[in-house]
Amino acid sequence: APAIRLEDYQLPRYRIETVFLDINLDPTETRVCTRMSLARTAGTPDGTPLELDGDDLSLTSVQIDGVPLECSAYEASPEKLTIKAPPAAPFELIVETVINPSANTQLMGLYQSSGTYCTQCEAEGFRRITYFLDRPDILSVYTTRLEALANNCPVLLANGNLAETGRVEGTDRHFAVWHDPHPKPAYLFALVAGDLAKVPDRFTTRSGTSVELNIYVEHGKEGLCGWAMDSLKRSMRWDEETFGLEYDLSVFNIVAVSDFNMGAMENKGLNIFNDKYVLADPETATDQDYANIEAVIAHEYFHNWTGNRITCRDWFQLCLKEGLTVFRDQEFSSDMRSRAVKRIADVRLLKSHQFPEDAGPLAHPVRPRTYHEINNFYTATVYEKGAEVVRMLKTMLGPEAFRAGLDLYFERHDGEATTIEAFLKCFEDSSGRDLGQFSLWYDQAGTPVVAAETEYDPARQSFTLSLTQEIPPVPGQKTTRANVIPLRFGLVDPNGTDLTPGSVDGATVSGDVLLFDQQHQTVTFKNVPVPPVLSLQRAFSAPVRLNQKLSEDELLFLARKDSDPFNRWQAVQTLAMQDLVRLTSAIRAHQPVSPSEGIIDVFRSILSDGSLDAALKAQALTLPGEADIAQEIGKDVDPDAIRSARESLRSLAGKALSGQLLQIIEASPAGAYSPDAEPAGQRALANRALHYFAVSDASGVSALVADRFKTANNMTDRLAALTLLVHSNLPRAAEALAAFHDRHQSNSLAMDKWFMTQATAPLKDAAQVVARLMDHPLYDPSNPNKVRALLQSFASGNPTQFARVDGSGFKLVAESVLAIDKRNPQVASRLLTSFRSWRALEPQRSALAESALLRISSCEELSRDSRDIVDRTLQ
Ligand code: DPP
Ligand code: ZN
Repeated sequence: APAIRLEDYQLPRYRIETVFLDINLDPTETRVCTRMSLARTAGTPDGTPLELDGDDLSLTSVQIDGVPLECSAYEASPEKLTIKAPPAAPFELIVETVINPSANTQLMGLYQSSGTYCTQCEAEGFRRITYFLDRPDILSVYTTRLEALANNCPVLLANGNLAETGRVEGTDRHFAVWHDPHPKPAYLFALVAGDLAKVPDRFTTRSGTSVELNIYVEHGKEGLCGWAMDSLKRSMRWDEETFGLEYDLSVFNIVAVSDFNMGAMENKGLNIFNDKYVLADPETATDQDYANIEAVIAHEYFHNWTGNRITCRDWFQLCLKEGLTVFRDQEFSSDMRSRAVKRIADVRLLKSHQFPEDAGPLAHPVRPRTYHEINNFYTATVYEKGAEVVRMLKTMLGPEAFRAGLDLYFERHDGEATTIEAFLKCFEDSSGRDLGQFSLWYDQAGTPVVAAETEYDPARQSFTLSLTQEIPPVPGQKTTRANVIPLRFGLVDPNGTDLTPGSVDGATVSGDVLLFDQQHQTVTFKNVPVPPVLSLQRAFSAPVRLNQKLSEDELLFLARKDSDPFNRWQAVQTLAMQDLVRLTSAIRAHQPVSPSEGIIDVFRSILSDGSLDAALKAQALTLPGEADIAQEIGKDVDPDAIRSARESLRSLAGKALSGQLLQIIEASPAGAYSPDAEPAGQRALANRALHYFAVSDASGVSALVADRFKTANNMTDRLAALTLLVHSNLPRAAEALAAFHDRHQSNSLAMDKWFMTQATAPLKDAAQVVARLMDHPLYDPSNPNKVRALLQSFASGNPTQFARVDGSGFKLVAESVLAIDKRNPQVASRLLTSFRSWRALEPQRSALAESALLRISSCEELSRDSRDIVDRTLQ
């Protein structure tokens, strides 16, 4: 199939003003009758055919203005319905299709999850329900009538407000009619029908409207919705207070289902969630799960304005809603928790997911210009880098001008499907700034590398900063231009105080933000009385890789003294990374090595620093991950050497700090569990301490971990201990796995953790264990969460075993991709992306990865999703 290109975008020839959907639900034969009012758009010539999208559809009948169409007047295939010569005047089109929800294993369109009917229409799932102009710039007012067996489906939900319900006389069926007054694109359509429990609540908006809030879940799970509901109400309040945005319907429904390709979906007034982002109690959910639920509930709710009220003109503009909405949910979580800790977590995610994507064969701009399959562009680049771009806009403009630009955006584009250009124009108009160069962030792929060198001149009392930026080569990107990079900075004097320089030459500086907007730039700070240490890219003010030549002493200094908590953390990471890279290459060269002691001193002083909160300490004590180290090394990667290096540093710290670590472990919070940031931070620190203590040579280590597992009163501590037992292959590992299994076997989400713990164990039989677990009675290859827990976590979270030199890891994943692809292309192609860094591996492993990829590529019946990924990965 030919690529779809941004430059080929054309305005629609027809618009659909209203849609009346009458959906008669049946597991194998659902009848969908769609009545649409259509009109030509201005400039559409006479006789322009109307081409409606379909996917796997079967047409029953088609009428225009009440008259059935002759066969010669249209053409229908499963993928398209063409009305050859529609009337010139506005007309009503009625299309009837029949679909089979129970056979829908792709989980796109209308399907069943544990017997509940539900839908997923983004990006192009609506065309699997009815023929339609399935593109986001077609905005219509929907009325949906659902009919189903009253006993099987007491709950009937669709978008908007409930208008009518009743029995279908003389039958055992009933119906509900929902009306959504807000024009919306088809990808925001949703319905749910089934036998579900309802957890009700209410929220009063700031202008006094009472909104009904409901969370629908499987019966028996009502008690697991409290945190999600609380998060929803806090999100609604926060959006009013922070951005002045209120909810706009009288009901907001959330439904949790267990089979879902994504995390959740922001359908207007009827969000559908992967139940993993709704259900929580201390027994089955970790602190991380609680934080994720809060963030995803907020994210989907915030889409109501950034995504639904203002949507995307075309799918190239996906970051318009996703980058902005991720930025909003990150800000929300920062306000709910510790801002510094949240920032560190977000940057970790960016560096571990987006940076490798941007450095490999799947690199693409935040706004791509071409795609074969849009489902493959729900990426870390569109989401996370997209959020960083919005954050930079705020950093450059300042909070007031940023808010003014957003206000203008909501005022100017409410009810529209729009573009990145229109978004940026609002900030230009409200601030008077030219954002032409800034817009390159949307169009250029690759992570810019910024080199920074400094020099202090004591005679002149000046401090000079030389900056260079460069974007490394990206497939298909020929030339690049300099970005505008906002760099937050501080000139730190020997006491740790930020100096205020007299004046600055060579760059625009406002407050603590320097704009670096040329290829090379030399910036001079005058009246600097003492030689400072430059703390650059504070709070990670731009998504770039910074190459700043700081000595070990300077890094140690920043790790202790920087007033920016993020850069304190960063200095520790940089120190650790330098050491890990050095250790890795020594191990590969079979040279005797030992880790440097500097980092241990930093750990020691962080642990005893009373000014740092526990969560921040836990972050500072977390070494860069194996994949991060691989990314830093960049080529000829040997995952085993990386792991050995990391383990040697870990064990040095464990041994050197065992006394302090034990104290922290013993101080871990007791009593009733609360998911709040503070106790969660203490648990994170205690479990981080345990992670090091487990490799110390203190006596009774293994018994202590086993005891922590046994006595844990919450999932966070239980899972941390289980992971240690299993990953370090401690004596009680098998027993603990069995105990966890027995305790949680009836809870599917908790069992996902059991599968994941084993899949990520860096032990030499991991691939066999994963293969064996695929036959476990609780493993279900049709459930995306199970595939992600077992296979995705093996492929992306177990680098030494995925990239085994005997090729068994790659082979297992390749075979699984092929098997899953037949059932669910989206899940398969996502799993396939775990090969994306294959070229960076050392020759033997990269050859094995290539043959696994070629094996996938040689399969003729590959889905478009997987074909696209495998072709790009191999190119
Ligand atoms: N459901 C996905 C999200 O919220 C896609 N819109 O990001
Ligand atoms: Zn989103």
